[in-house]
Amino acid sequence: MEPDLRKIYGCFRAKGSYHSGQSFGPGHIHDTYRISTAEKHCDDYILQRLNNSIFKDIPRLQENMERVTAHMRNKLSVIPGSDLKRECLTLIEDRETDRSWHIDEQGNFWRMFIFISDHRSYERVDSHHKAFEGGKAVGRFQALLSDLPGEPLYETIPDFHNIVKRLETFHRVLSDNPAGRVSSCGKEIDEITGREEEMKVIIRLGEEEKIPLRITHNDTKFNNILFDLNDRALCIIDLDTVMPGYVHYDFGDAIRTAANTADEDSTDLSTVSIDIGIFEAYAKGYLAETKGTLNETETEYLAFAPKLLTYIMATRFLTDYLDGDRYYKIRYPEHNLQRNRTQTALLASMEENYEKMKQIIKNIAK
Ligand code: ADP
Ligand code: GN1
Ligand code: MG
Repeated sequence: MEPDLRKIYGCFRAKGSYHSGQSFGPGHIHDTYRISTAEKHCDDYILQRLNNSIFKDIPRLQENMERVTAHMRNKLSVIPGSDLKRECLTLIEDRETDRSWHIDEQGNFWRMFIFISDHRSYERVDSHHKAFEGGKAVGRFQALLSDLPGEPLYETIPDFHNIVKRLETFHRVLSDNPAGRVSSCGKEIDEITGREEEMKVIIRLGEEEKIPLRITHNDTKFNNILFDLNDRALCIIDLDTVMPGYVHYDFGDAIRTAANTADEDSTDLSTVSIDIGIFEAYAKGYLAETKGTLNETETEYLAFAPKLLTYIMATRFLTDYLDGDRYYKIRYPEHNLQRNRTQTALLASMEENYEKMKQIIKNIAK
């Protein structure tokens, strides 16, 4: 059943009367709508029906989001010339409860943000300038949150990037074979199992306390960085997974998406490869903001991070396919399998270019 967007919009303390609402954006997780208001001087809004089978405790998720956006807003507000409504997400409260979420009559959770006006968003990156800007934005994001006061953020999805745990789940699905698809995916499964040990290195470095847990975004897919009309990075969105993590997760996921010469689910694997120029430009932007804070081991393993994040996504997409497509939104029956194949092809290209990637990081970090 289509939701009554006008009614749900009315439950939030927004300025402006409802004009129209349409599905919006490429997200894989929530149902996102753009609400246009009737008055020219009023903002538009993003209204989201939240996925509460993935996020088990929406009130705690939203409390993270409230803390993070308030802290960022405070810090940005003392920077002259900041455009707070466009450089930081603004949550709108429920009229009755004053909280940043609303529960409808069917028990669905909703939240609303001011729509960031005049933005651009990119699935792939076609210029070194955008990659550099994206890298700076993610570095700045980590720096802005490095002094978030109070207790550690709630882990909205436990062990989100913990590859050891992801592989345990993968093997469980392999032996349960709930959708009867295991026998048709032998090649794809071997690509995962053949690389298991080397991919555990970041978790091990964490356990050995050679790299610290910091506050990271954990979903720095390039389309979660919004740009202004002059292609300057404006705002990082999709804050659902902001929680303790290793910097490699943010660096790796941005490269996985920005520096892929094809789409995440491209069906033509011959077009899939890592663009080393984009990698270098992003790394320059990122390190320009973080060089002074990262320790030597963190810096050394930045080149490894894109391989890890690409491998994590290859594992997650294949796990979801074998599990009967219960997690990601799909547009056709073998979509998750295709996503897995694309990620594996990208990983192979990263492996071919790994020595170059290490050298680039070394040169920039000097
Ligand atoms: P998902 O977790 O499903 O990816 P996102 O929070 O990333 O959900 O939102 C989905 C899409 O909606 C984004 O990719 C972006 O295009 C758009 N979007 C989200 N928040 C805003 C905002 N405040 N202003 C403008 N566009 C937004
Ligand atoms: C999901 O929410 P979205 O579409 O930006 C996923 C990420 C994956 C990504 C793959 C909460 O991101 O972890 O990298 O799909 N988010 C969650 O495209 O699982
Ligand atoms: Mg998103």
